[in-house]
Amino acid sequence: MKNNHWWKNAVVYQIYPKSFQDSNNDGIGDLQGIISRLDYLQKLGVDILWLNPIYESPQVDNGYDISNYRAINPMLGTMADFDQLLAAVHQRGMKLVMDLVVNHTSDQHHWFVEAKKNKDNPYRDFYIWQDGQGGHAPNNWGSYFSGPAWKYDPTTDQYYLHLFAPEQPDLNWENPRVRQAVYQMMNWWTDKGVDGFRMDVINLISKPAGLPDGLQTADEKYATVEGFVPNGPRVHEFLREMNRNVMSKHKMITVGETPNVTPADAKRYADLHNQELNMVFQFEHMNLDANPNPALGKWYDQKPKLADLRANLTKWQTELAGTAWNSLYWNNHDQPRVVSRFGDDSTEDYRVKSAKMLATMTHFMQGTPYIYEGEEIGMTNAGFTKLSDYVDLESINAYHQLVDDQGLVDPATMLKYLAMHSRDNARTPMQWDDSTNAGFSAHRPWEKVTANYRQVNVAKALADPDSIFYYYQRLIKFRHTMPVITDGTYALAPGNEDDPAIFAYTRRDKATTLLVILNYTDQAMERHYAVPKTAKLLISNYADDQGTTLRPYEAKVYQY
Ligand code: TEU
Ligand code: CA
Repeated sequence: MKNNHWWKNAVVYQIYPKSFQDSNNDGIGDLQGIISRLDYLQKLGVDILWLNPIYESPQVDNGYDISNYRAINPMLGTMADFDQLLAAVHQRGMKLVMDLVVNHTSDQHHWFVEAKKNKDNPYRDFYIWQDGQGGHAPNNWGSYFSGPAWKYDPTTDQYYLHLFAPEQPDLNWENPRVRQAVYQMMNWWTDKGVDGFRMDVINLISKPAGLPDGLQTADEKYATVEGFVPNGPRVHEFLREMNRNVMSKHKMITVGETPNVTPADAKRYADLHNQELNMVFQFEHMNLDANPNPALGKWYDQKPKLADLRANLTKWQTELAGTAWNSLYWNNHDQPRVVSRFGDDSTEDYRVKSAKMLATMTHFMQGTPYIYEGEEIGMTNAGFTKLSDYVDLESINAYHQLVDDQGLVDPATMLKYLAMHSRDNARTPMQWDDSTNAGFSAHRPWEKVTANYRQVNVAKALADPDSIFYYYQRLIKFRHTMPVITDGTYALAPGNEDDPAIFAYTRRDKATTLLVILNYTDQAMERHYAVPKTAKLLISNYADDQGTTLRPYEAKVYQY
């Protein structure tokens, strides 16, 4: 059991390869760029690197549209570069996790190219085809990226399902040949030495029987599939089969990306008996600032309330304890930057303080922390102001649908929403130093650099002993050396239940108690939390301790 759970006190660092480091000055990050920055990651102290998709892909959705699962995208490097990267990661005692995108392929994948040819093609049944209904799509499902989830194919007079872009047709997991092809491909990578997979929307693979219409509000052009397509009837059967065919044969780590899961679902996916996945990415804390109108989805401009955040994180900490394993994350390549969203980037002092406060919140919880590139230096949202600044299809489609097509939102408001929630916020180039293009590339990058890179960059962080970087380094070391962080029990500090400003919790094992106290606001607060005289201040984001006075964004952790 122990050895199976080697990842329990590990910290994962997520790399978005296109935006991390460009080695050949074409404006696109690449594998050699990652290799050149491994010393930096080792200095941070992370154990596992997760790479967003680096496979051959037409890049309609930045690599989440894969045209060949066993080839590296030439834009990022070669298979030799990959082998070199894997060896260099292992040499440093780190592990490498790949993104696995098997809910759908690219429409350029040879399976789909074949499938489209005619109804009798041996690959036809690799995808989900349906007849139309009186000239309309087979049902009312909408795509995650706006518009319908079905595309009409004139050659065969049928529609195919795409929960994401039309260039991302959904695979038919009911077909055992699809499943075997996926498992073989996974084993091919693990045989190469890859240490695990982050599985893209893995709880969408089993579709509801009969593909029935979904509920639709008056404002919605299509039914939002998120409410009823995830966690389909055969998903656990498929994951157990995958586990028997792949996971059980290797020492590896798996994390499922699973929109719309509750703790009860997560307990099935990430049960500690290892029958399916090691953990899942749940989204409940990412949805706390969603628009109350479902037609607007995530497009909104409110900061998440502490009361909601505490209730949510506490629910997950408590409900999974002892039975399943949490992942701990604040942001990724699909989400806004944590400091801009949950913290405060309005002044340099608050940026640094609130980034450390939020890091403290999750890094003392039970689970596996994921750090998204740039989070460790407090990178902010991109600050884009025009629609033409945006690259991501989700943002551009949403603007056209909600502003131009439906008129639900006015242009200025939508630009504000995009500035807060666009996925592009996470995808701006990594800020290495204050030179041209933030040291990412000598060429104009594929995505604009955030304007504050002279202030916020790695070189500055490394030169400042008080930087966010060194704070993360300490948090990672605590996880590696203090079993209470991995295994201790979690509880809200007494009296904290309804506090709108302060979050306080404890972690406890037989030997140690940790008391974590966090001020979520930019106001000073008076709160009394009793600690024994012998308690030591383990870490704080202020230079001194003022006892019951909690300054703006103050974070402190007592150990006793
Ligand atoms: O994202 C899946 C997913 O649930 C997204 O709809 C996510 O909620 C959205 O991007 C947030 O606005 C995964 C990948 O992480 C994403 O990058 C891909 O575009 C998507 O799957 C399709 O593969
Ligand atoms: Ca490059």
